[in-house]
Amino acid sequence: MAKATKKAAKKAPAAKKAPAGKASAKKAAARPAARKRKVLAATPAIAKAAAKSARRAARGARILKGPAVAAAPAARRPARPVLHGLWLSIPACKVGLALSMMGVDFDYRHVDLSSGAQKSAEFLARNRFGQVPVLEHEGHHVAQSNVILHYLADAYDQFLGRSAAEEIRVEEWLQWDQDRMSSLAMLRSMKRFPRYKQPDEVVAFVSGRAVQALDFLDHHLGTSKFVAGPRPTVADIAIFATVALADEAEVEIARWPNVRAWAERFLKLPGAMHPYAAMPREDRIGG
Ligand SMILES: N[C@@H](CCC(=O)N[C@@H](CS)C(=O)NCC(=O)O)C(=O)O
Repeated sequence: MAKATKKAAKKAPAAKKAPAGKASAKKAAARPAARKRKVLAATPAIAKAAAKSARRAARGARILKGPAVAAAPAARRPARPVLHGLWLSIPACKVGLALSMMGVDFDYRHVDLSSGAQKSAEFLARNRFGQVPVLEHEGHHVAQSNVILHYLADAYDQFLGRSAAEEIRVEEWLQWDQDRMSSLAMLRSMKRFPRYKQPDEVVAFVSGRAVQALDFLDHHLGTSKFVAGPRPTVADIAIFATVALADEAEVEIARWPNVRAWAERFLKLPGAMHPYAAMPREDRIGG
């Protein structure tokens, strides 16, 4: 990870001391465009979780504190992170979901992409890429969702695996997610948002890549409980955020039984919820 990450991880007092092996590692369609939008509801469990999470969010339910943060004396707790995002953005949802599952309270700044707020000088000073999400924490501005996930896993010592080998697997899958699952995310944008509409050949190409990614994931999950091994990690969080929104790409996840079973397992984890429910809809400071 970047120097900044290591520094923050060192500073994060809630973090347990890394085991010896781990410290060194730190250096270290889709039914082709399924014909109709009625194929939705990726799985009944996801649909149910979405409804439950939406009810919780509507009640303004607070996110539970995870054991690592709750156990630390208040004065030694790491500063409260600020997530700049948009609830409709899968990359931003990944971060909201990770914070929820880590039990970390966070401030939230809504970024209005439709007005171009992400290209304002103020935003670009935080994130040169001019995109959501960006996370502010202890003087760092961290961009790129999967880098943020790795940063948070380091800082809060959760969801990163228990050995150097596991951490390497996690990083591999985070990279794979950006490389391959992004096709499913892209397909979802093309289907959900009129401004991303594309010619049929483009949709077919992206859809084919999304199917290949899901085939690969399904095969892998036939022999692995979670994405990077026996325990859930940030790699599961990253991939789940896209899989849970497959219905918006008109992709029926039930076609991949191992992916479906994994998504259902994932939803039973503490703090797991539908990605939309993990995201505030408007600014939330100190709440
Ligand atoms: N690789 C980036 C992608 C982020 C991204 O594509 N964000 C979109 C929203 S989903 C965005 O901010 N788009 C606005 C723009 O590019 O102007 C990540 O994983 O964080």
